[in-house]
Amino acid sequence: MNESLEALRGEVLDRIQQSNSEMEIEQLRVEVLGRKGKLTLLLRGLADLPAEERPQAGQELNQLRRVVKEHLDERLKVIKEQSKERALEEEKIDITLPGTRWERGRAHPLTLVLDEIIDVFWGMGFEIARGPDIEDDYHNFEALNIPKDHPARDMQDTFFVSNDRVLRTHTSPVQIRTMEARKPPLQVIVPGAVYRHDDDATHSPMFHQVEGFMVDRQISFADLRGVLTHFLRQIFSAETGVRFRPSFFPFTEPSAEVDIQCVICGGKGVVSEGQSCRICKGTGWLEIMGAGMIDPEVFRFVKYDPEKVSGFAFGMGVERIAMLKYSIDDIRLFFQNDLRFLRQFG
Ligand code: FA5
Repeated sequence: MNESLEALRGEVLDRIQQSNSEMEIEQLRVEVLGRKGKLTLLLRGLADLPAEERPQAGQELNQLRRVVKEHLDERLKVIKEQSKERALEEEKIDITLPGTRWERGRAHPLTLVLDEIIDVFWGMGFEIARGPDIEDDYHNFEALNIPKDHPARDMQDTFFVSNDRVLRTHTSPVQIRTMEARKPPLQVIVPGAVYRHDDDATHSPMFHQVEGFMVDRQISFADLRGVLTHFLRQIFSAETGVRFRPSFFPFTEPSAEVDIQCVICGGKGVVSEGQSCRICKGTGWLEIMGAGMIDPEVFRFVKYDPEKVSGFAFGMGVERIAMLKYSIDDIRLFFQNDLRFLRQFG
């Protein structure tokens, strides 16, 4: 074999040995054995040699070609093997390591209280109805006997969506929607979000109410008292005192605010000698909801005959009840989503 061939052999085999990736091997293969590869060109050049030198040179070139090919294949095999080993090493899983625990979710305190409220009314035979959060003026006010420009509209600071549409300020419009669609007897509760331009420690711009109403022949205030007293004693305790104070709502007559005995001081108004209760401000009572007998005007709006049917209605704030149940003194805690707060429930 002539010297230049020997040198080429040495150089190529060295470079094969030093290759460390499949790409390098492929590049070398092209550079030496490809269509324009060094060895290929030499093989083509055989034709220019004198006839007597050709067989010998041809043999040597072909042998070198075989050797280079064998070395390339061999090195490629080793590289592939090594990269497989490396991958296995990197992906090694230690099955004895402790796993990552899934954190279990839990219900929001408002959901817990809402579920409890629904459960008690469900037990008394009430069904559940829902209505739209964006309500028209007619259902939110007008048909509830709150005419345009009437001062009673100031009782609820309203978010207007357009001239005629509002974010509902209470769940009472669903009374109207239900009565428009159906005939008595009705025994319905309406849980849902409501919105008012209010924002402090006890008032939130979005909060939840549960409306309830019952309409049939000869429904009386005594029925209202019975239902609400049973409900409040289930939610708080069997001994909880309940009282009804005269009040005013345009859609009920007579109307009442319902109070329960303070859950903190037990109705005494003082927590320790000489120290008055902060929660009920020393009165021993806490206002919990509005209620009353459905006004005959409201029945006329939904085409019921007030001579034939009567009914009661009530509406309570869910946050208010949750705050009293869990002794929470700031309504904003419900909506800040601080996990330290939320983890205490459920
Ligand atoms: C009403 O909304 C009447 N629709 C309730 C009603 C229904 C009366 C049926 C008669 C018959 P009021 O504005 O008082 O009433 O609200 C009811 C309850 O919602 C309040 O007792 C209070 O617990 C809660 N509430 C009112 N405003 C807020 C607020 N901004 N944030 C949290 N709770 C509130």
